[in-house]
Amino acid sequence: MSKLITLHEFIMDRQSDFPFATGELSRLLNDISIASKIVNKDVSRAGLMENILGSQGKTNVQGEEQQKLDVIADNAFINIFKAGGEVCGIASEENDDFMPFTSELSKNGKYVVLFDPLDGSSNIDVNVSIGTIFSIYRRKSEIGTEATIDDMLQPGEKQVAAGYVLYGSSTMLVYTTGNGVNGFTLDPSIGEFCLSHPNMKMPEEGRIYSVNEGNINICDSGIKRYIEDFCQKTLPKAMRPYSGRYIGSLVADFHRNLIKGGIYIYPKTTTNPEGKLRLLYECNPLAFIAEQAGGKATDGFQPVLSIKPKSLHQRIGYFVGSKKMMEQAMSYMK
Ligand code: AHM
Ligand code: MG
Repeated sequence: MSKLITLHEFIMDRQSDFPFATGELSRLLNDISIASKIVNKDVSRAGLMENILGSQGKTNVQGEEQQKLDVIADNAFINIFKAGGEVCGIASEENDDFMPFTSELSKNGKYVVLFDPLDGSSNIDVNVSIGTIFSIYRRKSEIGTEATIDDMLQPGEKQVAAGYVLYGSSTMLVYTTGNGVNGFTLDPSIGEFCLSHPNMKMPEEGRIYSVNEGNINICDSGIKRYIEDFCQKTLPKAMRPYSGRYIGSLVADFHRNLIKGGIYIYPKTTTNPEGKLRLLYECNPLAFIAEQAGGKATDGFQPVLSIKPKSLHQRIGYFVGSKKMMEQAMSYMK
């Protein structure tokens, strides 16, 4: 049997990839893995605990109903970032505004983290996979001061690391620091994430399309034609190249397509004219991972990673997936 490589060992081994690294990014990635184990503990027994399952009775800044687990996960990550000292501030999908950390320790932190603590949370109550998505940037403001909005509003191409945790049939953490993508599975018997998917590559071509087809009549005619041509009606069944798979949990849909090859689309619609998914917390981190794995991510026209964000909770139309499928879908958007 070959030796298990834990996430901690892997991160430490990779530290030398960053010239002049002082270990802060490594510590931050370790902190994220610890917070995700705390969240995983609650997610995995949610059905048994009244104080965990169900709605919080409030809506977040985006007008969406917050689940108790959204708030539990948000606090788990914020607390660990505050205590660690590597992070000078955060922005989270669950909070109205960004949060500069005010302690002297945190003001010296080099990084900011933008995250969606629990994505797909409408799936919690029905025991369907959900996830955490995170994005790490080097701060722009001076070390020793409080984080500013400019630290948060950086284009995705400036990310130094990004990843997600999938709370699925097993729990996985997948991340990149710009040197490829690696996946780790949580072994609950030892409480460690262990390397299970080294150097992940998204197949150039795939057969899966993931889109909420309930929106087909309220989205752009290009998308409608693309879905009709490649995914359904107009071709005889034997010639239809693609098969639909849509969980409605972005992390789970993305993870499947990363491994098997596929395309995920959440276009602008008349009910969500800017798109539904959030550039900073959802689209950028998964775009960074997709590109590192050989895939592509756009808003239908331009690479997601080149978009200069205008506001914290900005939404965009989102296309992410296998290179050739993306090129084909983009040709319908012209
Ligand atoms: P959330 O961050 O409020 O959970 O919303 C994001 C989720 C994604 O995980 C998922 O892909 C999408 O919303 C599903 O939306 P819809 O139900 O409109 O298809
Ligand atoms: Mg989300």
